[in-house]
Amino acid sequence: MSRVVALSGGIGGAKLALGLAQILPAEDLLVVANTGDDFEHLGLSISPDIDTLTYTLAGLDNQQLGWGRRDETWSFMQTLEALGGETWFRLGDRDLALHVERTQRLRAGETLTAVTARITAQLGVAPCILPMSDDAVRTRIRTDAGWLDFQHWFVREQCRPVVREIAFAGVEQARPNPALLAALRDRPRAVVICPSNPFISVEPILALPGVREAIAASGAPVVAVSPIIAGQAVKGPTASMFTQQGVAPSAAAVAQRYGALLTHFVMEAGDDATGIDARVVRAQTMMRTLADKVALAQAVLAAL
Ligand code: FO1
Repeated sequence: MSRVVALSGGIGGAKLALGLAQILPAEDLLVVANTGDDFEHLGLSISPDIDTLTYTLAGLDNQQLGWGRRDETWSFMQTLEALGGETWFRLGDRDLALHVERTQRLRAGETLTAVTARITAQLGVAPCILPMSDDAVRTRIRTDAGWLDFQHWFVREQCRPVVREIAFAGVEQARPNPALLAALRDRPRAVVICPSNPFISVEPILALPGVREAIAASGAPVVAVSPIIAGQAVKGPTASMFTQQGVAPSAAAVAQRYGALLTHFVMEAGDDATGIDARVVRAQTMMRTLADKVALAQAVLAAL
């Protein structure tokens, strides 16, 4: 059976990726991670979406926070605070080790793909988690106070400044991960767009030169799962980002945002499908338990 290529951001995407990982042989699943959220902080290379996917698929995710590791301790942060250091972006003691390890290896010249493969293998993650590119792409947000780096807007400013414009700095020069292009050439069974924020989690991947064309040329069905249920995002700023653009947040608005890219769209039973130009599939898209994640993954694949 050919592969499922899943495009994912952090929290919501990782939940569906876990569901897919439960029902597909590891070699049949390629999870492509957004790296637009990546940044350098305290001298470390941080890749939040890769890390959320890694911890989730390794069963090490912190379910209370939605990011970082479970069973976390915070001595490093407390000590940094006592020293007057920067503490708006919290790195737990266990999580810190991953960032140190990644930073060391990147500095030694390894690619983000190689570093991610090594770390995921060490943590027992079977499916491949692939950075969308080994080149730096950095999401930036224009607010009324000017441009902000993504994590400054998202974490430090708590998504409060109104979003006027989004840019993916470096994307024109970045090469899509060759393994992503190879997987798309290799007649995938499906491209799954996980229930992640379209603007800041999925569109950085789609903005890489040639990726939209390669998805279209793959001939595979392209199925997106709505991150919006009853007009609200399960977590994060997806709904408010639609509102700020003058678009009422809804599952249909997500489908319209992806437009002709989609062949199928998975959305909650009660939501309005008017204006969706793809085959609509109804499923429970709220994923609270592992069983919910598996059931949604099954519904996504059954839809095809
Ligand atoms: N999100 C927060 O809201 N606050 C944090 O302090 C924070 C720290 C953090 C550390 C490592 C990591 O991999 C992720 C972290 N996140 C934190 C999550 C994260 O940056 C965002 O949820 C994503 O970038 C949006 O997808």
